[in-house]
Amino acid sequence: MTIDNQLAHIIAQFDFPGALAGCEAIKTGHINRTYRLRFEQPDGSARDYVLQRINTFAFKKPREVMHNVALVTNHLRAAMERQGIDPKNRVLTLVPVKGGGALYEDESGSWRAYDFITHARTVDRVDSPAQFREIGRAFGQFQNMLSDFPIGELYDTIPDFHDTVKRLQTFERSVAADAAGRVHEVGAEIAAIRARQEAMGRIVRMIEAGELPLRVTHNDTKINNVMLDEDTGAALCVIDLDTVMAGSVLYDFGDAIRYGASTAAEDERDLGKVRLDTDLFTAYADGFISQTARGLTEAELLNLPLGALVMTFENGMRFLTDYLDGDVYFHIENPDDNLARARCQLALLSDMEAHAGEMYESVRELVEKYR
Ligand code: GN1
Ligand code: MG
Repeated sequence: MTIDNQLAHIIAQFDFPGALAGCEAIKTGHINRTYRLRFEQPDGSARDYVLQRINTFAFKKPREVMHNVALVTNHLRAAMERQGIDPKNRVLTLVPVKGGGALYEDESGSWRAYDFITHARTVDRVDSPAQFREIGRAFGQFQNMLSDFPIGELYDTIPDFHDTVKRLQTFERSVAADAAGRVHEVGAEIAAIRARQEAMGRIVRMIEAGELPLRVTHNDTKINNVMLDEDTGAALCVIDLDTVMAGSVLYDFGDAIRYGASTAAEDERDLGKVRLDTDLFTAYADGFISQTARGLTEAELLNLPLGALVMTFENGMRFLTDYLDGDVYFHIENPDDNLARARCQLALLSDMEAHAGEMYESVRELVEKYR
């Protein structure tokens, strides 16, 4: 275990019990910096925690993030208790800062800590339709438990996060600025985005027209944001609550499909491998709709596949925007990571478009089954 002085100083600000016995970086996630800490207890047992530095380039107001996280986790805990579910290990639990509150800020950044969810793991790729269905159920239950949350109490931690229309404008500004001198490399990708701009603004327009309601949504529903029981594979806990705010349920459904129902990793370079796995699509839709069929409107349910198309488009456009900006937002390991991610999302989108009819059909059947 090597810990620099700065990290040691930050750890000392939180009310962790016991003596620090381990620290390792957790590398999944494109935004925040994350560590797993281990503390030895007087009785010889160990307790683990997660320490995170909030990325304040993405989240400009970390206090507002923590306000949301505290309210939402309290709400989830209370909902579980009412349902007779023990919330331990099933909802994120913040570790207090010694001076009070749950956020520590100094010149090194904005930090918070959680109890580690034990006996659990995350997956970056789906193992089986059954596993993906289980994750769909978990996000469906998450939606249900927050359905009575007073939406006005939440800040927009990233304003216009899934406003595809505004993101298109940002993208066009990045093309015009060409800050990294890369526009000449990506003519085909820019054209692919422009060709779809009308169609991909549809969720935003439906919200504006009152055809889709705003709800409390997670907004970042990659499969690795659900912790699964190490032995049984049952979903234990939804994590990464920084973008929980007002949104459309189409975003949550769609982002999960974009990431989890792809036959390839998010940054697969061999585009021949990138397709929508329609069995995985149906498995997730079954899990999600089984939990939400009665709570959502018919317009929401029947338009869920639109979420998959739009979120795939949006992420492709965001990755390409960041590539054009010179990789300022998403963490990268290789200089072309954002380009590879963008190309992969656009390839996946094409295949989704080819299978859109099937997606809508299977959602219609599932809505009938569970309504
Ligand atoms: C980011 O932090 P992480 O890896 O869970 C991003 C999501 C993107 C995702 C793409 C706050 O999520 O919106 O869909 O990368 N989160 C933020 O992998 O921008
Ligand atoms: Mg995440």
